[in-house]
Amino acid sequence: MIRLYASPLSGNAHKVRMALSFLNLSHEEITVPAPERKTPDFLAINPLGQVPVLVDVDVVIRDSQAILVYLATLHRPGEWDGRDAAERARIMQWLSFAANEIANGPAMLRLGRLFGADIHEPTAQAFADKALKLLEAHLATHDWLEGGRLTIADIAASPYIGLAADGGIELGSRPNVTRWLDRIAALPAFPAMQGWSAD
Ligand SMILES: N[C@@H](CCC(=O)N[C@@H](CS)C(=O)NCC(=O)O)C(=O)O
Repeated sequence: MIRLYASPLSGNAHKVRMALSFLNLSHEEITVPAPERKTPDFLAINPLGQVPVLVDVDVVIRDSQAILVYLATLHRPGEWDGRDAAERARIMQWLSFAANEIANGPAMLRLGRLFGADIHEPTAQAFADKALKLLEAHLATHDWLEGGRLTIADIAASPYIGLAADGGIELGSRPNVTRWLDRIAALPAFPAMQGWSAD
């Protein structure tokens, strides 16, 4: 049985929750509240003290992007992670974008507003503006981020954009981004999340 160590309000955990749900993979979700992430027991699973972590029998993977690569390789090879070298690399571009521009932009603003973290708001806002501008332009000519179908690029990039309002970001001026979020939220087995603006 797959175990997912997560937290209900973690957008990173939601990426994995989405993938597991789309794949219809039976699993157990274990909530790890923030203080428990720094206990010796949890640090033995993830020395970074973060969720999400996926445990699949003897395979332990931390980091939402890495977990998506693992699940795609096992369950949707080619379809979710790229059919050739160029497509695979472009999907990786989006995973890096999720881990950098989105994490330092919309996710950081949310961390400040929702969880009271001490963030440098102008820097986070600049990351968010850059990320949303790029997404809005790309999605003007694409229904999905790569390959004309759902891939792990969409799964990695969408949660913190769907949760952007929690960080004070208005998506009203980003119609292409909004339609993309609606498309994802309309997929069968899409798991709802508190704060996702398309719900
Ligand atoms: N790069 C990691 C980041 C994971 C992360 O930041 N997790 C947060 C919850 S969304 C966490 O557990 N933070 C606790 C900490 O960093 O101390 C991923 O993509 O999974």
